[in-house]
Amino acid sequence: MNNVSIITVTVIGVVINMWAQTAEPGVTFTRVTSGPTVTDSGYTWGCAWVDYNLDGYPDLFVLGGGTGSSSEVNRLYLNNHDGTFTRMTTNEVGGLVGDRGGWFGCTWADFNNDGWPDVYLTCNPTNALFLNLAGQGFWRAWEVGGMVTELAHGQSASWADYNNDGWVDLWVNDAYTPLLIFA
Ligand SMILES: [Ca+2]
Ligand SMILES: [Ca+2]
Ligand SMILES: [Ca+2]
Repeated sequence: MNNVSIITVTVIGVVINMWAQTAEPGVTFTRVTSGPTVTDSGYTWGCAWVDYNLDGYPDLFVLGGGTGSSSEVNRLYLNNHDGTFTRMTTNEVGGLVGDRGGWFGCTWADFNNDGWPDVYLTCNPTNALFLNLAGQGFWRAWEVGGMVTELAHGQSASWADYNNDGWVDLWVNDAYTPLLIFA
C-alpha cells in the first residue's frame, strides 16, 4: 500500500467496493479486496470520510440501512496509518455504531465549534445528532429541538453557515415533511 495516494469508496446496498489509486494520478485504480471495510457484510447506504479523532488520517463512516426488524447499525473504521482500518465498537465510540435504524445519509461538521467534527444522520424512523467527545466517542444529543423530533424519514442533509454568523446551519430533506433548515 506504499504507493497509494487516493482511496475511493462506493456503497450500494450490500455491495461495498473500494479502489486505491496509484501514486501517479489518473493512471489506474486497484480494487481493494481485504480488510473489514470491504469484507464486512450487511445492508449499507451512505458513507463519508472523516478524520473524527484528528490524527491527520481520514477514517471511514458507513451507514447501515434496512427497516424494522432488519434495521442495521452504522460502522466507523479507524485509520491505522498503514493502509488498514479497525472497526470501532459500541464500547469505544457509543451509539453511533450501536443504535439500530434505517440510516440513510450523514453530514459531518463541527456544529458546536469545539474543533471536533460532529455528525447529523438521517434515518427512518428518527434522525440523530451525535456530538464528538474529543475523539474518544460520540454522544447522541436529544435536547436539540425539531432536528431530531420533527422528521420521520430523513433522506439527506447538509451543514453550511448560510447566514455567515460563525455557526453551521443544517438543511434536511425528508420523505414526508417539507424541506427544513435549522439555523
Ligand atoms: Ca483519523
Ligand atoms: Ca464539535
Ligand atoms: Ca449560521
